[in-house]
Amino acid sequence: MPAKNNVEVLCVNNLLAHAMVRLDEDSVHYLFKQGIEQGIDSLTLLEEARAGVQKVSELYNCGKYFLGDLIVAAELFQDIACMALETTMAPTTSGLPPIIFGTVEEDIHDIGKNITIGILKSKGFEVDDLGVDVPPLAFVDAVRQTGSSVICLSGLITTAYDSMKKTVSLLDREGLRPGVAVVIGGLVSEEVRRYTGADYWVKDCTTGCQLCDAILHSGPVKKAVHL
Ligand code: B12
Repeated sequence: MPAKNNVEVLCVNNLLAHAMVRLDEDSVHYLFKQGIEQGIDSLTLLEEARAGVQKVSELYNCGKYFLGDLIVAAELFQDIACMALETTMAPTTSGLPPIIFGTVEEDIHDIGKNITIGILKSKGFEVDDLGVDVPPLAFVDAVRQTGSSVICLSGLITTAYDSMKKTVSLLDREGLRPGVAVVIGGLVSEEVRRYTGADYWVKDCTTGCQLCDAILHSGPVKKAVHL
C-alpha cells in the first residue's frame, strides 16, 4: 500500500483536505461536522474537501495511489456532500420549468453533478436529472417535453467535449437552440466552451447555481461568458 502519511500530502494545508488525502474517514466526518458547528458554510467545506480529492487524483496519476484509493476518496466526498445538503434550507418549488441536467455521453462522473443538483433543489429549483452517459437526443427530448430554457451539461473527461458539442449541435438542428441557455461544468474552460458552442462555462457549483438563477429569473445574461 502507498504511504498516505508522508510529507508529500502536507502541501494540502487545511485539515479537511488533508484528512481526505489520507482517506481518513473518521477525521473527514469529524472535521466536516466540526466545521458546520463552527458556522462555516457547508459549500466552503465541500470546496476544501474537493481540494483533497484533487490531490488524491494527482497521487493516483503519478502512481502513488491506486484506483481503489480514488474510489474511496470519491465515496468519502459523496458522504459529506450528502451531509452538506442536509444542512441547507428546506426546498420550495419555483414554479419555473425544470433545469435539464446530465453528465454527457461517454462520461460517468456524477459527483459534481449531484452536488450541483442538490444545491439547486435546495434553493427551490426544479431539476430534471437525466443521469450519466446521456446521449444528445435525450437532452433534446427533455427540452421538448418540459419547455426548459436551461440545460446543464457536466463532463470531466476529454471525450465529453465532443459529446457536449454534439448535444449543442443537435439542439441547433432541431431548432431549439435560440430558446435554450447551455451551461457546461466539470473539467471545462473558455476554450472548451468555444469548442462545444455552449453559452457559459463554470468552475464550481456555487457560480453555476447563481448563473442558473440569473438566467431563469432575468433571461439570458450576457452570453458566452465565464462568471
Ligand atoms: C472521483 C473520480 C472518478 C470516480 C468517479 C465516481 C463518480 N461517481 O463520479 C471513478 C473512480 C469511477 C472514475 C472513473 C474514471 N475516471 Co475519474 N476522476 C475522478 C476525480 C479524482 C475526481 C472527480 C470528482 O468527483 N471531483 C469532485 C467533484 C465535486 O468535483 P467536480 O466534478 O469538478 O464538480 C464540481 C464542479 O466542477 C461543479 N460541476 C461539475 N459538473 C458541473 C456541471 C454544471 C453544469 C455546473 C453548473 C457545475 C458542475 O460542481 C462541483 C462542485 O463545485 C477526477 C480528478 C479531478 N481532478 O477532477 C478524475 C478524472 C476526471 N478521471 C479521469 C479518468 C481518465 C477516469 C477514467 C477514464 C479512468 C479509467 N481509466 O477507467 C474513468 C472514467 C470512465 C468514464 N467513461 O467516465 C481523468 C480524466 C482525464 C481526462 N482529461 O480525460 C481525471 C481528471 C483524473 C486524471 N487522470 O487526471 N473517476
